[in-house]
Amino acid sequence: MKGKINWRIGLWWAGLALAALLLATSPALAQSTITLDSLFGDWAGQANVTDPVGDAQNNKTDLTAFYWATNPNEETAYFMAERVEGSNAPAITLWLRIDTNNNGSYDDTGDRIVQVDYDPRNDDSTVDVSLYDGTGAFLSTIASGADWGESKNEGGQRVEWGVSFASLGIAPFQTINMQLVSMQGGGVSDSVAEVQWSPANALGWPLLILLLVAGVIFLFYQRQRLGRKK
Ligand SMILES: [Ca+2]
Ligand SMILES: [Ca+2]
Repeated sequence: MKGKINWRIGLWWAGLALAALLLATSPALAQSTITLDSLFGDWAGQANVTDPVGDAQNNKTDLTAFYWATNPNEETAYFMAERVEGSNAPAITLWLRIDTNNNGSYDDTGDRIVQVDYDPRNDDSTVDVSLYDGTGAFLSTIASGADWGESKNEGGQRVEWGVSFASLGIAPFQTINMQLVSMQGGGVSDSVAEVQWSPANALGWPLLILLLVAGVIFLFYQRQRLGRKK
């Protein structure tokens, strides 16, 4: 009886070690975890598209980059936008348009518009994030007065935000189309190239549990095989 318990514990440790090894060697985890904290080092190396300088109505609405990312074991889509002029620029309104069912239209009730109002102040920022469906109907307030952007002293160019998969009405690995635009006087001033993305919770718990179970089954059969040899 004692021996039986011991090998079971041994198998669990072996399975855990295997899972830890896979976690440690997973390239998805080589990158930083995204934190909404108005610091932008966590975005280094994340997927992004750049946009030319000088293609907008003015410098303050001229977008230069759009980033997107997920964190392991978290069903939230994270985004970051960067513009040309910051330090003396006033507030900017961004729209992240999302074609959630990937059918080429952004105007369906299942689609989403994430409105980001970014107002850099001297030493911090206020960021409001509101969620609308594709027809423009208001759904929910994601954030109100959050300090998720660079202050004027920090450059006033970059802002980060996140929206849960549940709010977007999507499941992990669902393919979506999205496009970031800056607004000016009720119209679009600058638009970044369209992006197709399948946001996943990286190496999430379901996969990790699957790997653990596979490891334990493998070791169990190895032991059975060795047992028969005796
Ligand atoms: Ca951050
Ligand atoms: Ca631009």
